[in-house]
Amino acid sequence: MPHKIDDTRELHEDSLGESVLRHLIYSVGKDKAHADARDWNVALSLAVRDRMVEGWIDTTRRIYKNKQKRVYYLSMEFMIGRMLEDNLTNLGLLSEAKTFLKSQNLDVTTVINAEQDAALGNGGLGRLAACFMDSMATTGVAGMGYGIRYQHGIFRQAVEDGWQVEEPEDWLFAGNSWEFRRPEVVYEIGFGGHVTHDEDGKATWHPSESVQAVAFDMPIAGWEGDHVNTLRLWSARQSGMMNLDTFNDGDFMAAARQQVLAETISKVLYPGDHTPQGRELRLKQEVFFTSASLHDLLRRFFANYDNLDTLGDHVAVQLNDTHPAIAVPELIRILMDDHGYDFDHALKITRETLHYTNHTLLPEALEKWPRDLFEQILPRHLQIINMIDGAFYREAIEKGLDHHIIAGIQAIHPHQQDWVRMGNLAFIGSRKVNGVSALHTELMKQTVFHDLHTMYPDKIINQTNGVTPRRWLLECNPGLSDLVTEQIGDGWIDDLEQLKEIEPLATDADFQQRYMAVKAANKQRLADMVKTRTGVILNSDAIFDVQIKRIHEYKRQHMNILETIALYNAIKANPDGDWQPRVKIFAGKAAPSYFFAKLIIKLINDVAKVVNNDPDIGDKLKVVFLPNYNVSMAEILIPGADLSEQISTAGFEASGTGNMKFALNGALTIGTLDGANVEMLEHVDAENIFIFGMNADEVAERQHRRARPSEIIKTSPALQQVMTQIGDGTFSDGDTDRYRDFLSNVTEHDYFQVVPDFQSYWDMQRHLDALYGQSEKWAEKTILNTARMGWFSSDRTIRSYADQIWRAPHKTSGP
Ligand code: 26Q
Repeated sequence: MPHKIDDTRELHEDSLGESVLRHLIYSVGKDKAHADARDWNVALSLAVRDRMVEGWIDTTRRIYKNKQKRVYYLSMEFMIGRMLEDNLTNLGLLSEAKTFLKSQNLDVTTVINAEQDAALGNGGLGRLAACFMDSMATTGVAGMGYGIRYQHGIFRQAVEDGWQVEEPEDWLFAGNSWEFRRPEVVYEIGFGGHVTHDEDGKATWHPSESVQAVAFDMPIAGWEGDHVNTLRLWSARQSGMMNLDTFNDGDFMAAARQQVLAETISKVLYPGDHTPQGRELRLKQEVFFTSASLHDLLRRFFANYDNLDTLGDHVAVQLNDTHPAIAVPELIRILMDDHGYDFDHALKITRETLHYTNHTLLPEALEKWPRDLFEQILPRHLQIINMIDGAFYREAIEKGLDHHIIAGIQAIHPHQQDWVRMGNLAFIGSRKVNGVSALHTELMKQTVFHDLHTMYPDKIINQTNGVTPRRWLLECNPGLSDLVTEQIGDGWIDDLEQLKEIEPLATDADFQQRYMAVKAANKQRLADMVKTRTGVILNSDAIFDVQIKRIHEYKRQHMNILETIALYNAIKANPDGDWQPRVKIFAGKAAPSYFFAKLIIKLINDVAKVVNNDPDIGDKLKVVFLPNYNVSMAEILIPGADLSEQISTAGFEASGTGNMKFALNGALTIGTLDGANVEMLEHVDAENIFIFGMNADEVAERQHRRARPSEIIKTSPALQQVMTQIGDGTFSDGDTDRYRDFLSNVTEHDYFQVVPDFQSYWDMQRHLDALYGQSEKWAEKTILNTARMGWFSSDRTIRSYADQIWRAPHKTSGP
């Protein structure tokens, strides 16, 4: 390996294997005879980490020297998963590592799987942030991620008697091999207190409490390892040492209590997506990491420049949803109170620097905080928000907007001053605002941000999401990766549109056979996992039909399970029919407070129990709910799927990214015209994706009309029967009470339109049954999906952000 840095010229000339053995002894403190899989995992990780450091220091120096524009990605969530295979892959060390582990008689998979998933997120938003970190490093963007080093990530999901039970997660219990603690990088974050003004009107905030934010860094290597960025996560610590006066008084417990309170801020991830709870601690978490990140990036800025006038020329900050939207008043506060800028200038600089990504249009998911809570915790920020609203009001009047309209889009409604609306605040304070798919961005303009869009018609732009091809093809699907590379070389790994070159092979009988052999092996790996985790044995000739994502009404897992029941009934009515066997696989977590979502999980498990044990059904239908879905599980499920369920009510899924991962790995999609499915349709062509149901306009129209589902149910004997069975205890051991709420939801309100979409969903499923029987046709479509999904690489997404939003340099793709 070439050495770039003088300081390390004489270091680690040993082979990877020698380095692992050295770490096993000197870092882990064990000899081979006593090392378990985790010890080997740690030793290997440390050996790999050593090799990332040079590229890391080198990248840092290069960016500093070239004064390359920096991009900061602020996100409350990073859903990283395991890191060892990612780093081995990007550094080109995977085969050397495998050879070495084999030489030690170790199972490679066992060693890799000994790492805990870093699950510092809820779902799509957090996983997108992780893909973006990989792609920023790969495309050479000087990008840094900022987030929170939660001691406990998303809860572990257990299933007891079919119900979700939350268990604590403890990913750090054995340490984190990848991180570097930076005790010297520490900021004091204040809360509460009051504000004074001197005779010139200059404000000073006197917080009544404070905690320290301590940095932990993880190196993020791009493909081929020479560009290495940083993910900096903040951990909370008590300000100053334990209070000695209290300690001397003998009240050690009171002193310790202070410490626990301070550390609470980075203790645990809030486990809600789209069901936010307005808790004080959550607001403190947001302030904590946003303020620490802004101070940190400004300190770095001052190493190159001596005043903040041109901040936006050298720095771009991306806010991942409104969770870090407090950055708007916080940056203004720093500019005014710490650096003497007047308000107008501070607002101008802020609006040249910050950018905001919206990930949801669901009204209940739009973040807002009680004004009183704000006043208590952030009195100075509240003053500044009022100034922003004042300036905004004047701008809006100048642009001819009406008072009522303006009131609706200010951060705080001037007449009902109860809430601080974070979406409006983020929009007003940002230079660009983006949606995450073409449809979503269009709906932002038409609905939630309609009036703000009228006022700033150039602010909203689209950036369709993407996924990293390193983790989501190369690593999770080595069989397919090898097959593709054999045909077209390995240029696709960082230039995914090269997959187009396999298109002509879609009808090639030999290639089809080899492609489907890879799929069969991946299905077997999936089936083995299902057997280990649930005991259910799967028929590998069946269609593996997979829906994996957070459990939510708008994602409509309940429509899928209703269709499953209807299929069960149909098979039972005609057991000797020529049925295409199917396996229905579900996985996903429900927010702990979201009763209906938990009831859906229970229903899936109840149905599974009946169906899987029915001798009339046998191998023709199996239903599986896999507990504790996470990134590592997705890496097995996605390559093994035949069919991908992307069936959200049109207009509600901002983008989806699982949809892209499945199609890239050769699953066909059954889906609605929602989120990025719309663009997938454009790329793979209508005959290779299976779209059903109402479009977003039709859904909105029907919701507006408050059309009732009962009329439709009456006309559908199959659906009628399903509803009756759920109510009469067929799946609940005769308990007629269990699904009362479920049935009233679906039959009386059905806000997410399961009933009107049911028939077209059913029809499309039967169409797919028939298609699966024509194996060459299915193989062709499968291959065309892989071939045509190249555009959905997050490398493309990041280049687009870099060009259109950040105005930041990056490597171009292609030869
Ligand atoms: C907010 C306040 C308080 C507590 C929790 C929250 C909160 C947390 C997480 C609100 C929303 C989220 C997560 C949203 C999310 O994951 N959205 C998904 O983002 C993906 C990436 O853009 C899209 O592909 C999905 O369509 C979208 O649902």
